[in-house]
Amino acid sequence: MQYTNPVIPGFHPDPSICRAGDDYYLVTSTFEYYPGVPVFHSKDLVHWRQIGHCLTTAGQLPLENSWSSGGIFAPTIRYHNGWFYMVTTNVSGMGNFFVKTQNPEGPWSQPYPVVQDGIDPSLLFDDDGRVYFQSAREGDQGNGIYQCEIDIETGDMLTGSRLIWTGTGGAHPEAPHIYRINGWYYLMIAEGGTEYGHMETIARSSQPYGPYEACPHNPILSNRSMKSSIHATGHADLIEAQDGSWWAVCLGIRPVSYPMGHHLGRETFLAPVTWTSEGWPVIGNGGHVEPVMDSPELPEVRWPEKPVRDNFDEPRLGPDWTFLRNPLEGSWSLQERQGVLVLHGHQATLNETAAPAFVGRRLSHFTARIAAELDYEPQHEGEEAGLTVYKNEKHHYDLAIGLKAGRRIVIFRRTVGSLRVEHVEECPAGPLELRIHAYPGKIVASVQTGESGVIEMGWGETHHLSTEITGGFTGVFIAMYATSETGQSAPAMFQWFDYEPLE
Ligand code: 6LW
Repeated sequence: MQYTNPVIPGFHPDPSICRAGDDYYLVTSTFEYYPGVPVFHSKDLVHWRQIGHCLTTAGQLPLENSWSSGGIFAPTIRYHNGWFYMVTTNVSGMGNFFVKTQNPEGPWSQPYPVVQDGIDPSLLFDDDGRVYFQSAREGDQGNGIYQCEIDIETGDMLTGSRLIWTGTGGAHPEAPHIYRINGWYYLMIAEGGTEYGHMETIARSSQPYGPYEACPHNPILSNRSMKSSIHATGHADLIEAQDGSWWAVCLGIRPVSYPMGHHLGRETFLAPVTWTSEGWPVIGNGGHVEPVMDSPELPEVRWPEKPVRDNFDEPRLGPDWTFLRNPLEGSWSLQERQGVLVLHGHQATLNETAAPAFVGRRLSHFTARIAAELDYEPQHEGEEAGLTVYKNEKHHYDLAIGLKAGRRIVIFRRTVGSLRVEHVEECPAGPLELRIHAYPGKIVASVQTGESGVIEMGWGETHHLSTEITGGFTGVFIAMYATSETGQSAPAMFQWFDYEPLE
């Protein structure tokens, strides 16, 4: 049997994995999005379904100061003695901290801060009961991986921080994980930066603080300089399956077009791991991750397909739905009207690092049909509501209903850096179906009015929403949103939302 990469498509970077018996759990980073750090569950390493989030309260995840691609950087998940631990960094908030739970669906505990700074924290639960904390920092001993011992009950540092490895010379030694395997401490890290030079390297020692001896065939994973649909592989985590086979999850990107651009974000890939006779790992096919690879020999467990339509009939939003920063109280509701998602626009807009009324999900496929029925009668110029194809405050395409000279209008607006282009059409009365069709290279917008009428609103390149253009660490979201220059706005009533992958 074979499987297809990525195993978790769309913006799901910096994966970390743990196993509890025959169950696998995986977390990814979320930056300025809320709730933070989705938790995925799998029985076979290939099929994943989201079961919740680690960070579901503003106390765990304050994002009011988060710039785009600030907030939550790479997490690590570990399972030890019946407890799950997730450790990460809020780079625009509390720095390094962990949360814990006995039920990975949540809720997770309050945050336990750890004073050692840096990014990409990880935990090693050693056989003697000690717990070591690693992070990547530019410290007084140099640039690389630092370690201290912590009290896992409190997060308190029990020792000072020591530099334990600087890597093999690539830029940005980061994403450390230490594993105890056959008496060795293996320290695996990412180097080269998270772009096209990304790679994974490893070293080992008989002692937790080293000296660490580098693997003679580093990097053990990289797709750099390859003719492949997959690039930037790295930031990996290893797992031993219950059958003794070894696997790695890592991030990678799938650029489209020339020049290369990836707009779906960094995604989660799976690759087999083999060991040399000298006890060094090789990830994937000679260090490469491929679109199709041989499956683990674990009993396959698939999850039900996600329904295309969300009718907003449940009392709570499903785990796909995401806010931009901590949502303002009262800016969204499922309770106000039965079976309707109501947004109340306020002064925060999509063009600043703020928290406008915004409920979105990741664009996780190159080709997809997205539609929403919106019932909205704007009362003032300067208020609008609709759908946005959103990368960050400087790069987004919006399909919205607004008001101009007393008339209701439909707007398709493309914001690309300092450039802004608007196409406006007059809009018939009544609820409208807003439609976005995503293709690998373009985003096409239209509006369905009544039974038959379709207004073509235009299209924009996915390239302008790609990370190669926008910078940052995230991927494209499709969101329902509402804003209002005056702060006053009519309720934007979304009756349903469709997301249909077409690949
Ligand atoms: C992640 C770090 C990185 O924490 O990007 O470029 C950060 N390197 O490993 C965000 O994904």
